[in-house]
Amino acid sequence: MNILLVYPKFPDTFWSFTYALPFVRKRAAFPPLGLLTVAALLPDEFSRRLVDVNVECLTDDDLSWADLAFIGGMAVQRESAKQIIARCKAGGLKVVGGGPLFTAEPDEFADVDHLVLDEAELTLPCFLEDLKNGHPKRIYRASGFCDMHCTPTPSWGLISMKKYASMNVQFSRGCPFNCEFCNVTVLFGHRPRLKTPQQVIAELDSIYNAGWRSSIFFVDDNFIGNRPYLKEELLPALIEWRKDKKGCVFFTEASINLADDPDLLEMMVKAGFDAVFIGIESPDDACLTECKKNQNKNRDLLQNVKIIQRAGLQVMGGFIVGFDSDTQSIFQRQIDFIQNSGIVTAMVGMLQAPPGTRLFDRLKRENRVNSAFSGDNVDGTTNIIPRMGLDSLLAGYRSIMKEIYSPGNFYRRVRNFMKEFKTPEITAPINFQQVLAFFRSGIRLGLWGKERFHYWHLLLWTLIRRPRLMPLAITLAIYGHHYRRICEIYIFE
Ligand code: B12
Ligand code: SF4
Repeated sequence: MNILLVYPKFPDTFWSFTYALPFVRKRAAFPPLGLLTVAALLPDEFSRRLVDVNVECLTDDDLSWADLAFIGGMAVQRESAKQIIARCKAGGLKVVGGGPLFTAEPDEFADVDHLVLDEAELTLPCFLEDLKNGHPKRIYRASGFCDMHCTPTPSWGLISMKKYASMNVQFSRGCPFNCEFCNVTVLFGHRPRLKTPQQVIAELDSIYNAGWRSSIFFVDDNFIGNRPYLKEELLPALIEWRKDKKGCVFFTEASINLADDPDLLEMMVKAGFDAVFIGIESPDDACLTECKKNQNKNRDLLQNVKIIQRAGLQVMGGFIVGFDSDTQSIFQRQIDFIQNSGIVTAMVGMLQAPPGTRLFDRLKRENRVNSAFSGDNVDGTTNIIPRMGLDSLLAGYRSIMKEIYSPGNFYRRVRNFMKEFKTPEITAPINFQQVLAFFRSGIRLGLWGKERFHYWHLLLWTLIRRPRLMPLAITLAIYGHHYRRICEIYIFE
């Protein structure tokens, strides 16, 4: 049987890096790890082909080759997924849908033949068994969570790595916390499930042996969800692995309590991590209480960020406005926090209630969910009726984005960050595309861009104060260009 795995297109979003990727001649930021894992779960007698519409076209030849199309993705890819489904159906091809998009909104996809939902490790074998017997059902669901020891190494051979800016590895699923707006615990559980160090090393080896030397994203919900295991098992294995390797700098997602553990920070840096995304959400304790983000409460969040930066990890941060406890002063407080923290990549969103979260259930009861979840929390929309009124929230939200991504403030923040940041010992080797990216950014940002003065000022400042951080300074300048374009298109009036 020929299985065609299709990954729908991401719209231009904060995380798509659409306006940054051309500088390094890449087509997409990240590969479709879910589909690559599903491909690896298929029995050997199946032939597989993977088309990631973000990096290549889905051709008629692909469709006529296939006996069955497998489509997977996130809510933000909904429109493209619907178009692909329609194309498959028009060609008489049966469609199987799985992954977060279909799992969260199965009722939206009446024309999908088989919905194989939740974790494929649990539901795919049942579907394949029924398929073999000639009676596949319409919907497959799992009641629990899979044992990650059964998750195979993704089928990396199905993609062309050079089209992507980063590769992905997953060590754990689930999170010990329970923030009201987040559905991670519902989807993946409260107790983090972990792969063994041997599994993770095998995945890293498969990526490294394919010639990859650039960054690798550990796509965990919360990488430090089980700190003892991390410190005793995984990080020592990663430190050992890296001894005879070049490049492959890691980044991940974690909770703020990372700042409380200097040993953990040191080990992560030694293992090759240089950046971490953290949900900061709000500098206001009342908001943190409201959304049950207890791990962020009663602490000096600003100092915590600096501790992590000084250890050698860049902090990327998530921020939310529109909590019931928010007053008009929150907008300026968020701006001040973001500027002072030196969090260059600040993902600020208006509070949204994804289906399946406790927030969704609460606001539904209060008749305050008024539209569908867009799937992108940085698109200047929300599906809830905020207590402060939508117009006030939108105006305040736009003012934050305008301030923090204005060239002056953005570049000031980059310098704030670089003043604190400990120069990493492990870096990716500079390749030819990065050298070209420097020249391209010199022309695009340094000659044509509104930010040209700030751009050259940053480069000069870096040359004098932190010369070893020059590649990072250029990368951040390019990211700034992307974030500003996204704001101009979707958020600014
Ligand atoms: C990495 C990641 C990203 C990366 C995406 C990289 C990429 N191209 O994959 C980036 C940073 C870009 C990203 C962005 C966002 N993300 Co994100 N992200 C994740 C994360 C942490 C890991 C995804 C992953 O690779 N998992 C590992 C693979 C193996 O798991 P998987 O994809 O789920 O696949 C499994 C099953 O779903 C299933 N499966 C998957 N596909 C298919 C297909 C078929 C046919 C079948 C049968 C089964 C199947 O089998 C797989 C094995 O079990 C998940 C959380 C998570 N733990 O999964 C959130 C998650 C996918 N993101 C989410 C969201 C909401 C977002 C954002 C809006 C911002 C945010 N708050 O995080 C943006 C939206 C995108 C944008 N604005 O551009 C939600 C999706 C909710 C939804 N209904 O779509 C998740 C689930 C997190 C959450 N709980 O809120 N994200
Ligand atoms: S810490 Fe992050 S992953 Fe964990 S529940 Fe809160 S928002 Fe979700």
